[in-house]
Amino acid sequence: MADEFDVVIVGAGLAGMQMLHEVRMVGLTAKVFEAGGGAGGTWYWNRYPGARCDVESLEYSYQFSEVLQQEWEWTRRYADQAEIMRYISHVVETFDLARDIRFHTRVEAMTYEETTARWTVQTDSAGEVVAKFVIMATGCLSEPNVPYIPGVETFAGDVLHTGRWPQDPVDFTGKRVGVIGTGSSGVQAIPLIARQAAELVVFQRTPAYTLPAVDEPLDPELQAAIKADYRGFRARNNEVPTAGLSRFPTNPNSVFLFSTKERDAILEHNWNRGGPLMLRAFGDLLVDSAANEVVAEFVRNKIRQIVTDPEVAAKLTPTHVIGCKRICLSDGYYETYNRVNVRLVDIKRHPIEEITPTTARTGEDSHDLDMLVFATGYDAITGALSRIDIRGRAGLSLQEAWSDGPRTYLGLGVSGFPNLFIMTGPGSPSVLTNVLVAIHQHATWIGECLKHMTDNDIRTMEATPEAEQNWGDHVRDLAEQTLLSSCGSWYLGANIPGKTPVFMPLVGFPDYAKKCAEIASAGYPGFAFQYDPVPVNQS
Ligand code: N01
Repeated sequence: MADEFDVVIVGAGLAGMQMLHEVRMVGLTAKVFEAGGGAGGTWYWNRYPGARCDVESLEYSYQFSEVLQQEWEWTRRYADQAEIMRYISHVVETFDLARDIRFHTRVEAMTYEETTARWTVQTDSAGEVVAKFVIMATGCLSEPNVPYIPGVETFAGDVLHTGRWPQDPVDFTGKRVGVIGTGSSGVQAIPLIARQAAELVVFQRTPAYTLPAVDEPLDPELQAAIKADYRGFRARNNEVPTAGLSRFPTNPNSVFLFSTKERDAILEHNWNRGGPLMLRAFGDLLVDSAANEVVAEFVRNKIRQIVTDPEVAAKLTPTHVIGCKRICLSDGYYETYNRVNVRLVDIKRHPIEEITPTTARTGEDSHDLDMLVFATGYDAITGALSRIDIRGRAGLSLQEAWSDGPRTYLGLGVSGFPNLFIMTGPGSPSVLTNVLVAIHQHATWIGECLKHMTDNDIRTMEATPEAEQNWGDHVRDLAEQTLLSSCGSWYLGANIPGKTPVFMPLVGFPDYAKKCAEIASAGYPGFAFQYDPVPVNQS
């Protein structure tokens, strides 16, 4: 007989960890399956040099325990991977989470049984278990995108992916290293690899807008001031569309209300303060392409000023709308291209055609390499979900249900898949927010929903097709009011060949959180319930 739990949680990243805590608070039993050898999800795997969060530490942290948020002391404005892993270990120990997590275990399939209203969850190494509820905490950036390049399997040196970095540090000393990809992971790793390697060849398909992070030791006075009213600080952040940085409000005015000199002063100020604040410089920069162009051109001029070789600067200069792909943060990224041991190769003009045991060959040139690093990102938001064979009512697979793009109600539920919840899924603000806030909102909402179902003998809960359709329209309408879907980004799945392009995250955290709360207090309209049969002797 398979073991039975009230809840199975898939994934022990930051979402799965808090979800386990919330399930315990409701008094239900839970089992968490995690493919990695420890908790932490994306932070467990992303050990590449330079891996650092792009959300400020005091915000990229849990808020479900006042004791926890008071006792933990962050050391940097932006925590690096090692500091975040120390925090994760502290949380796992403090809340005794590991006893309900099975590591090194990948969920391969799950099937909904109509007669019992239970999910059977199959794993690769722990057999199968049965649960009333399944919660997918599989992460938005967890399924690496590893493009196939002919001959890559013949390469003699190490081939690494930033999102599956080895547990032990990698030594680049004396090596000729190739890095493919210049998104957030690439721009963080490149400056550090360049300092160690004998030679670094960067293979760039699309140049990114990379802004200075301005990472620095965290000001103890700022930390103390925030801790004096952490609850108020979190509440103010929740009122911001991206659920964070309420200390730096967006300038509500149009760029065109300012003279050129005034605009430059505002942009210079935001550049020097670091972080994603550039996108808060003017109220219209993410909705008006002319306004956007002013900000984009400011950053392009910075690149031309920093990079000494004008040809290299031109290659590094992006042309797309700033902000439609996620902004990258890195200290010293553009300066890296002034080093004599660094070479930039434009693989949009001349793609890599072949990899041999010792080279990467484009149509133009051949590059001798000892190591190859893929910084090519992820099959984002839906990638980890679509790799599990999830079968709902009548054997319908989630992959089939989503063949024209993901469809959810509130990002939390899917019609045809009863008692299955998705955390930070498509149709929810997820990656457009400080994801720790999105996780908190989902974990507490799902926790309350589980309590409601348990207290009211509700057997199943399932999004209705109408609610799902309306929600999908709403997500699309909000995205179309911005410039966010105007370039081929992973928000749309455009980086994955064959993936149906649909803008997946929902724009605007505060309205979303209010809507979810209203739906819960109104008895969950948009979800259909079935009740447990009343035992015969009580009827
Ligand atoms: O991935 P990406 P990432 N051939 O998709 C290129 C978060 N994150 O891992 O733009 C050649 O952004 C691709 O080129 P193009 C953050 O949300 C956060 O860097 O598709 N090149 C691009 O240059 C981030 O947005 C942090 O043309 C190919 C790069 O590879 C998200 O994770 C740190 C290619 C991929 O960039 C993903 O970031 C790291 C191919 N076939 C990550 N396929 C922080 O907190 C892709 N590329 C700071």
